Amino acid sequence: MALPVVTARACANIALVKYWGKRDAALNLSAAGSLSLTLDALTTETTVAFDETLAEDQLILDGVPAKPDDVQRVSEFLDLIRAEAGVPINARVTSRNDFPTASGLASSASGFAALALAASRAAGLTLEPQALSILARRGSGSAARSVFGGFVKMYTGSRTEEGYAEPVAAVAPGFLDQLRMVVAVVGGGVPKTHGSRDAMDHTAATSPMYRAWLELVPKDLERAEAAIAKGDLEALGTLAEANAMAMHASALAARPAIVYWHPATLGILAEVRGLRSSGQPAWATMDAGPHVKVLTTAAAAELVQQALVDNAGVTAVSISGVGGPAEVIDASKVVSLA
Ligand code: 2P0
Repeated sequence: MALPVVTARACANIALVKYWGKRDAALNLSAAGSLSLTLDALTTETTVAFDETLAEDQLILDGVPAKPDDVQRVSEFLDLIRAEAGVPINARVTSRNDFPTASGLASSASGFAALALAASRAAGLTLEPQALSILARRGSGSAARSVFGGFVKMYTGSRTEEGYAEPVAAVAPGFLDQLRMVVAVVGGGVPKTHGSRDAMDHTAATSPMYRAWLELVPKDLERAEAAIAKGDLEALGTLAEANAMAMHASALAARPAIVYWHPATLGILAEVRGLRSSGQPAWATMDAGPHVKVLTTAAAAELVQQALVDNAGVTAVSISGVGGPAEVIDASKVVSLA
């Protein structure tokens, strides 16, 4: 038997309607839907080689051996692929992010999307996009969305085959080309204080605002899709900022509270409101970390970047366009198995 060594690349995505809470932890089904924009400037490249000589799975993350917890999470994910492909062999996984890992910059989204694609192909499977999205979800919910480019919506579902993402079908012509996301890194990209997995479980278990959050999401998804179909950036941006605030409100109300924001986060939010009052298109969203991502236009992106760079506590500001789907970038090498 011969199996290919496969390298895949996936882009991170930023949710405009957030995923925050699970319906089923074992299958990693989300409690509600979500909707995201895939970004071209935040990418992960992952190479997978199944190799009979390995006594255990190996994971090299950004050039160094990964922590045991991360290796275990990847190993459990590879077990799903090994079972489906009938390949009971350990793998060497080498993954590199072009942005800070585990700091609330969506590294698990691009990471597990790239891993799902590279590992499934390396094991000899060619999955359809929907099946690949379902597989990626088992690694990380947001990774199901990073299988696709552009605007992507994720379904909740009570069965595993219902929990997948797909591109938003109705997008106003030219809308995606006009969009940019300005990403302001706060606090140097140090690891976040609460992993999103534990934090969303804790919110679901203790926050009096969690029920309201779950009631809000389907309405926000409808509003977001209507705005995308019309190409109405103001409506989409307004909705995205409000949805992020609601997600953080549910986490802030957990007991004890989950607070992701730094002083600089609030400074940037004020800056973004100031940009809007001076007529600029700029709307903020924040995930499980202190960083702020600002939805804007290609025409305004550099002005927004400049306004954010000048804030104390901001360590880097980059501009992303809209990213495409996860793709295999190399499958030329082959390992021969006995
Ligand atoms: C999102 N986040 O929709 C939300 C907003 C963070 C805040 O998806 O437990 O790492 O691996 O399924 O995908 C981060 O959660 O969680 C996330 P798991 P994931 O982008």
